[in-house]
Amino acid sequence: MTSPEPSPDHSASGPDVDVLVIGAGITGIYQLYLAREAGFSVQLLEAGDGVGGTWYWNRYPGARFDSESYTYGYLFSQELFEEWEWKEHFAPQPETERYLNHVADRFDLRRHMRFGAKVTAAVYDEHSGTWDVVADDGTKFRARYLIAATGVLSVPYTPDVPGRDEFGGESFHTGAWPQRPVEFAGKRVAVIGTSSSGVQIVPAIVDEVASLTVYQRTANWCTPLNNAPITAEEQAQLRAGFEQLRETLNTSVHGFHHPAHDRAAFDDPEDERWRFYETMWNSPGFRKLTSNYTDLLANPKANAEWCEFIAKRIRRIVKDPATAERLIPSDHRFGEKRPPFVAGYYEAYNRRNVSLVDLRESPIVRVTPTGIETTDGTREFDVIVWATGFDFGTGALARMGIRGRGGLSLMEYWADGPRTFLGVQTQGFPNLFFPGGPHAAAGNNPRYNGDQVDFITDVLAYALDNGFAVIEVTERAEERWTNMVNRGAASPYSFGESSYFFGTNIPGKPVRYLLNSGGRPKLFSVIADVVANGYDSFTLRPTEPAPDTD
Ligand code: N01
Repeated sequence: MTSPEPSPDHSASGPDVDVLVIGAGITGIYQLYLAREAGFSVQLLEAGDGVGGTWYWNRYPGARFDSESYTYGYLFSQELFEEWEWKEHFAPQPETERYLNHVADRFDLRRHMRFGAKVTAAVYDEHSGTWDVVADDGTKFRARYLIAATGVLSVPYTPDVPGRDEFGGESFHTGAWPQRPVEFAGKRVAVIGTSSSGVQIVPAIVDEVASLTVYQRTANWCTPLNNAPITAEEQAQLRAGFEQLRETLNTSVHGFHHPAHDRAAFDDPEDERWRFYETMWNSPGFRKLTSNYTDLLANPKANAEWCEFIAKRIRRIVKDPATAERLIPSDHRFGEKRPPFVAGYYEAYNRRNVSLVDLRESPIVRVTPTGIETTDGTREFDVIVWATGFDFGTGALARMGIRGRGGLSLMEYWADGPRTFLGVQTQGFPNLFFPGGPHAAAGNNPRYNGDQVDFITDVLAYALDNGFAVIEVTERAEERWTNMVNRGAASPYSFGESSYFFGTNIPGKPVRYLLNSGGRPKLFSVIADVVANGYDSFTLRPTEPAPDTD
């Protein structure tokens, strides 16, 4: 099979390709692979100049997994799993980018990919039941199915601080990091934002910079990543345990291989609890959330005690008491925001060249041509790093000029927040799918995004086998899923409203839960029902209805 060439004139032609995937991140690569395996002709368009998605754009110093590498990578090929030896339990960005390039070559996927092609318009043609897609490099494709694997954390957000664009030094957003190396040696550097990205870059550059000033609005509950190299013995165990690992990852609630604890906090006496917190503190990555006491999120007293443990650790690590107090969150519980896992972050504040500015005490007034002014005065900088997050969930989909039936724009349809079925389709936009978009589950991303890709490919195959070409979710199915998401948003197991998972970090964005609050179990159970009921959550047609000529 060769990569299809787009037809120059679409007016009288059929689709150039069965499936057009947008985005060469972990989800898009898998979707491309699977759709091709299912016998569809496939093309992929990618805005960047290489594969990787998140792991292409977020190449800032210190960027690395906080999911175990071998649980994040693909599981569709045992050979791939066995031949790629991750070097560390939590791989750094360059290794992940190399891995994704390896996958693209290993499975001969690159010839279906076009890079430097950022989609600017995607319009549904109601006569043919196909999508006309245009990219900013002039590429045009007509596709039967459009699958936007454009990611949830792919549109960087830089706050509109007065004077931002007049800064005379260099400024970078962590989520749009340049390909070229950025010189930090001897520079006066500001980092704005202290969530997962900000806390990773701080320890990574602290040795080089002349000075580092961290601007914090909200302190986060950071705990150690506890990374380590993967030993030869562990590599052998991983290979030998592949089937078991795949089974665990494909069925677990959060997509990790972490064992769940079997006790609630106050089942244990105080001394045992504190010993257990010590074990949690020393455990790798997300285990502090997934293997902690069963009532950590639901019982405020249990959560408060774990937070007290972390606060004590912060006070023990950070030598300056005033700085330590500023680094301890006071406005949210553990797990209310997505917790960062990191090495050496708190320790960095013991360096003479590192200081913390608490923006609650002294907010930013403006960026000047030479620095940053707060209500407390001005500091001069050579480099400003904006670690200020993303327009989560809907950001990319809203910016691609997507228009469905009757010319309805997706942005308009979602003006009050996304409406989806299973986080993969929305009504009025037939043959459009968005795995890994809004209303997907929370946890280890590739696992539940992969569930969605598997399901979408099954739906396409079912349609093909049964002579259908147009697939559109029913109003009722969309309504039920969207209501389920919104109802569950207030549960203690959902993130809090102050997190970006509600869109509250973006001025003017509707406040709606952007994850699947039913989690992966809900996704599995609804998919099982859909399959058992002959895909009746979708309207399936051989063609679009003939246009009304009255
Ligand atoms: O972004 P964020 P992120 N003035 O939105 C602050 C994944 N990830 O890039 O909390 C001053 O979490 C904002 O402050 P506040 C992971 O899923 C994974 O760090 O809104 N500050 C906050 O501190 C993660 O959850 C890894 O008060 C402003 C920060 O900027 C997701 O990406 C590594 C501000 C934004 O935090 C996003 O993380 C990195 C303003 N006007 C990222 N506006 C791994 O480890 C915002 N902020 C795998």
